[in-house]
Amino acid sequence: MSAPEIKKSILDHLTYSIGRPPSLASKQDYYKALALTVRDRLQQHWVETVQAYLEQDLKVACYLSAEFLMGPHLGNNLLNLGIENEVRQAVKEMGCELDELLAEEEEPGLGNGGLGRLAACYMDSLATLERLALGYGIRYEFGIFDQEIRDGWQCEITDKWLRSGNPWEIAKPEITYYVNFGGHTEYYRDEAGAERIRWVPDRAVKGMAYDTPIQGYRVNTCNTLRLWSAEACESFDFQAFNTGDYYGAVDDKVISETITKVLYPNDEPEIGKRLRLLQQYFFVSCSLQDMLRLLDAQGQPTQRFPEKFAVQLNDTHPSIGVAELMRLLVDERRLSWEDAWDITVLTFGYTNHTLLPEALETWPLPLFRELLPRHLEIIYEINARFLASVRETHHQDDEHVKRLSLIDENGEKRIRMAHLACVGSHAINGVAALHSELLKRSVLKDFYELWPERFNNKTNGVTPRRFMALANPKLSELITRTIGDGWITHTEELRMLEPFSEDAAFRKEWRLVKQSNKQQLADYILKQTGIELDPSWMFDVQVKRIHEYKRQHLNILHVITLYNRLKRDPKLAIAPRAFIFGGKAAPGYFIAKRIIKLINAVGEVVNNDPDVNKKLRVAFVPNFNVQNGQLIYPAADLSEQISMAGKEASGTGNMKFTLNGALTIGTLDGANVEIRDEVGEENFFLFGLTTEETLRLQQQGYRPYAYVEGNSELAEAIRLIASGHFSHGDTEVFRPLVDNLCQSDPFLVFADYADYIACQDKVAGVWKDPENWTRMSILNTARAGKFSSDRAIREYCDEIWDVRPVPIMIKDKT
Ligand code: F55
Repeated sequence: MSAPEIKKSILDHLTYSIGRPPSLASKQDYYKALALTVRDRLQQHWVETVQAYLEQDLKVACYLSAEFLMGPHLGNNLLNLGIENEVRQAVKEMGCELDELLAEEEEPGLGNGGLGRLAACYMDSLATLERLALGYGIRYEFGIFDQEIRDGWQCEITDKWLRSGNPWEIAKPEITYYVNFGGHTEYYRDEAGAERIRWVPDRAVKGMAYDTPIQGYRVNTCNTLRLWSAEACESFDFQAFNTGDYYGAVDDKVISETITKVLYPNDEPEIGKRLRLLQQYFFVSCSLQDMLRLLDAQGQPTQRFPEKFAVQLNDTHPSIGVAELMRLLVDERRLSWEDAWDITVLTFGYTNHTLLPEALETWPLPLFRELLPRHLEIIYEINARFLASVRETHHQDDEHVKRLSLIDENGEKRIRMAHLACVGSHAINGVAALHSELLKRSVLKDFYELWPERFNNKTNGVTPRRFMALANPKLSELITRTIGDGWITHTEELRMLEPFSEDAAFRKEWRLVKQSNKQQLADYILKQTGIELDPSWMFDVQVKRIHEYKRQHLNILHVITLYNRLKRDPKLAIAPRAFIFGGKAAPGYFIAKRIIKLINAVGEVVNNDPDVNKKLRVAFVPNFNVQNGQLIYPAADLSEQISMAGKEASGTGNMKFTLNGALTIGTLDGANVEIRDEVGEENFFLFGLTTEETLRLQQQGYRPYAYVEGNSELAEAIRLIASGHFSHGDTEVFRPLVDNLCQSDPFLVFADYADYIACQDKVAGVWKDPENWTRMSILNTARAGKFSSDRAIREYCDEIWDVRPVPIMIKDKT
């Protein structure tokens, strides 16, 4: 597509889609006209991809996820279509700057963090690898809240991402499904006289599809992200309406539409929220009904379902799908239980994302019975057959059987969704090698012993398109100039950079790029926070959700330690560092919110103290999201991956930093282990207890205060926080944090403190030799190839889904 063609299309859209003369058009109007122009291009590929799917007998990967954290579409689509230069020129001729138009897009923040972003990276890789795929999820009207920092505290602002419309989605009012809730079940006799069960629900909502094209990188494959939006059912409305209950009818509409109103902003389940169960069932039911409709449309028998669809459960959030598919097959399609079960198990795969026992989803049984009475019966039946087979073939004792049961009978009865997912899936995977091993030894041990062949590992990955080519154009240009552009789709080619780490001229260029990225981030941070950072300093960055297990407070204890050293000796020669933090806390997570306040409080003192602020600064970047993440990863020198060993399933931010040439300071947790294996232990700053050591320490009886007594720098740091030094003399604000650490410290912050500080001192030593630092930085990028989501998706396709590449030909329409 040439610049003049693009220009014409933008002008046409201004006139025909938006209805504004160019002279009156705003930046937002131009953004939309450009977005629609780009969408037209995608749509050609989209139609061909759907066509290929309908004409050939192909299998499609269906990724079921309650979250898709897509980030802005425009830049990514320009990159994948390869039309950025032409577009830049076209809009320039119309008096616009492309960067200004890119800034007009509101990012669709339909996810909390790693899990949602992983789904987005996987959609990018599926399309790029030319694998047919459908992403199924929820079209939340309000995504993850916008975070503002006021007086150092997090404030949550409603994310009205749809307020100016969304040019990337296409509503499909003809693709709708009814989803029932509540009521009861009853026996009846079918035409053949057989006794069957029927669900008599007392409410229904309608789900409508909104499709977003997912364009692969420089290929014709364009897949679909299909998000469901809840609407009231006319039939139900009409009843009330006709009987004169107009307000009742509207009321029902309001209730129905609340189902997809808002994303739950927790990155751990909040126990037993009814609306969340409604959301899960709603989107899963729509998605499975959609698959069955697609099967019918192709004239395929129901039995072939698992040959046509591989359905992956992104954590347990969609795991009700196991019971729903059984219901659709047994109740609605009248398959035998045995046939339906074979289909179900062959269809599903389950990805686990957490080892924290408190983060495993369970639903109170009474809630389940009230909303999904038929599904509860189905789960009982699955459980009865499962436990009978366990007793029979494995001769397990009662304790064992209790532990395996889909129902937790300790205290208030609850449904264990991870157990349902395991029983209903032929493949079960963790998201990093260590995590997959620990799963087998801890939370899913009993299932592993039953079905070792179902367990496998799929180490996470991130897309190099968004997180390198798009986020770091300068480094990408340097790399491409040096080794060609094959690395964008074959990241293992980054290895060709290794010898250049010995080339002084190349190192200089590498440093200049990093410097320029740091300047850009410094400009952004100054604008957002008023805090000035010097790009010649080390940028030490921790961005991720705020969580005790991720230990942002360990990081801030290091800052306070350096502060104390400098206060004691203002002439102390320390390498100047900017500590950059970012991340959202769940609104109800009390301690996490205090950690944010502490970071900002320490920042205020440090940044305004002339004794220290020439060597130390602290900035909290408000509202960490995909968009500003793209500015942050490329500007980092040091990546903080300091979770307590055994707690972070994988991490994916760690991969984004490594790809962009940051060195990591980290524990042996999640994918850190594999990152260190790849980049070499001499290029990674390792500290902290291993998983085994943490377990041993906790078994022995961990006494955090002993570490304070044994370490004067730690004692001094804790004393300072408690004294109100960072809180204008207020000794109350941080008391809960200090007490929690001193009395229980569930994530072993104090136990790892001394080793962390020693390791940070080592980091500072290496930083003093820029040539060596740069050498290590280059080697980190060069050896990060494994962490591409292309590698991960290839493994899913080959080892779990059996989904093959399907090149899409564009037929000439002329
Ligand atoms: C969101 C909602 C609920 Cl109810 C539970 C969890 C989440 C969530 O966002 N989890 C999440 O992000 N988990 C992370 O998944 C990543 C991708 O696999 C991992 O890298 C990371 O370790 C894990 O914490």
